[in-house]
Amino acid sequence: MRRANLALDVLEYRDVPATFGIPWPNGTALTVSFAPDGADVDGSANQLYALMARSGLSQTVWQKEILRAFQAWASPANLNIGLVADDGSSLGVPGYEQADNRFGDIRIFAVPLSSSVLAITMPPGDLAGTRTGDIILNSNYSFGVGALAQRDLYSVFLQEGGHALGVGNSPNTCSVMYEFYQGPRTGFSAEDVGQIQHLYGSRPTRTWEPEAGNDTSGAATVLQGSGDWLTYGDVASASDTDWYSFTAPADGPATVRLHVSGLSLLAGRLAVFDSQLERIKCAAAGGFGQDLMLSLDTLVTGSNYYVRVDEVPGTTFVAGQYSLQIDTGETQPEVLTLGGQPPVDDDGTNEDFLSATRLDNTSTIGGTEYRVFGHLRSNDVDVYRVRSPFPGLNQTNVLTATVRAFGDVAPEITVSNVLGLPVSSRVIADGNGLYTVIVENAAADVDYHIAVHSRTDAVGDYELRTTFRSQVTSSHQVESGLLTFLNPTKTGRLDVTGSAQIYFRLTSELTPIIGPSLTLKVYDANNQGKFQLLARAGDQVDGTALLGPGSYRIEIRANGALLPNILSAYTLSMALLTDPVGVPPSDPNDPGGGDPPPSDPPSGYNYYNDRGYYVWGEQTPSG
Ligand SMILES: [Ca+2]
Ligand SMILES: [Ca+2]
Ligand SMILES: [Ca+2]
Ligand SMILES: [Ca+2]
Repeated sequence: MRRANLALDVLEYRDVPATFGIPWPNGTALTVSFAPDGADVDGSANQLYALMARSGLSQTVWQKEILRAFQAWASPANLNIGLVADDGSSLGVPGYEQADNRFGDIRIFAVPLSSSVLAITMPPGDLAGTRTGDIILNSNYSFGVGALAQRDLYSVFLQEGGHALGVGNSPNTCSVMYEFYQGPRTGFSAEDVGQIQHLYGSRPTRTWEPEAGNDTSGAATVLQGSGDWLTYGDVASASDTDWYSFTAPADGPATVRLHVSGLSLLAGRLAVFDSQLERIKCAAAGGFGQDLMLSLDTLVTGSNYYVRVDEVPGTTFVAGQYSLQIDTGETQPEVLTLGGQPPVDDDGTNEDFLSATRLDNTSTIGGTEYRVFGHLRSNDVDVYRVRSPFPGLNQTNVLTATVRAFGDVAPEITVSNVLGLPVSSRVIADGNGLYTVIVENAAADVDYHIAVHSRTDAVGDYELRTTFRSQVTSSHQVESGLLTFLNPTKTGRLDVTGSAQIYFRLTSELTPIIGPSLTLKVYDANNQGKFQLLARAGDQVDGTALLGPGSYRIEIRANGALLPNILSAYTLSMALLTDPVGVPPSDPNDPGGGDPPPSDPPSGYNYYNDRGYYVWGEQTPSG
């Protein structure tokens, strides 16, 4: 773990030195909040609102510009970022990383900082606790909006928002993560989209929809039963429309509510149609994250009605999750459905690890994800069994289990091993109906048990997701040294013996007062750049390149005109990776898991430094 060091820097941007590339444990339910003025920021009083007023920006404008940047990251990825209130607690007040009821996961502050710093952002995965994701603007600067602005708020928050989500700096000038402010930006490079999708996956096109989708009235998700309904949905893109249908249980008035606030920034549109698909009523949000409500005068018993949810045409806030509530005034309890499916009620059959319900891997992109929509009765515990994947060479499994409760269930999760004994885990979210635990170093190809229960013994429904992410644990230092004014570049040679995924980790030690940034570049025999990383002074950055057989030139360079007395210390580590192998869908009656990883063609590398000295060789195990 790297600690924060604030350094003078010739650059306008200044980040707290930190490790990038680690995602939030639960990206589908992130929140952001604007800290009120006066909130304590390590001894200074927050002045975000005053700063924006001084900059001549109305609250409506500056908040929209900032949230537009967050939405730009959320739209293409499996991410939702909702706006929530902020109670003004001090920055870094003790608590969990995520789902604190007092404020958003990503809090935004402004206080005076040194002139070399425009904003400081703490990425996830490094600094534990509530500071995670928080962004502090330098209130000594002013901010504006648009092409003429000296510091365009949207462009600033494309970069800071990227950091808050775990994306590092980029040496690519087309990237919004380019380390120097380049003036106002209008959108993303392909690299940026790739980065955020690498961390969180792309946004699923059919979250909480039937397998065949519900994009037309003919394919509407049928809300079963005859009570009041509550369902959750997600507008995945401008081409996604969600249709629902229900049968009126009685004559009389009804209300249809689209709830978005706090769940996402979607600018939604809601319409209700009769059985002949004549539109009865509609409403459209005037901005991001607004709730909508339609009052219907009379329903006719037994008649079929349709509800359509999509986004306001042309909006930037195009994608996001929502809940849809239909209240027909029936006294029956609300029926909760996800994708038209009611929750599974195990009826007291999965109360311990011996009787656990085995879940099948639901990932369609080669990963490992288990998902269940369940119901807790009074005094109920639901235990599920999941199989861990093989993590691949030089990697380990990180198990993340998140339960999201609907209603008043204050959920809790415990993770136990194949024998039902609790395993070491870390709670990282508890609040807003979310509870998340992480197990680092989860074993390969074994069963884990995930138990869900309610702390308040409330009856209700929940969705449990358990994912396995692979994390590089073993790498080999191949270079370390100092770059100076006279020798700003270090080169090495990398011989790849067979196609290989090679992991690079570049650390820029923050030894001098003024630290330049370092770039790592990998060139092939034709001098074509194949891979690059950028580390600001004090940063540790990493990434993986797929390289074919051949000889590559590795170049580590200290950027910018260095003063003669400035040194920059660095290390470069590498590891050969193989793909983790997901657990194939398994028969619940078959205790066996996946097969061992298939044997790849031999791949590996040798590294030689600039003195021609052989440093390291590594090959995939044969067989
Ligand atoms: Ca935070
Ligand atoms: Ca949808
Ligand atoms: Ca749909
Ligand atoms: Ca149970």
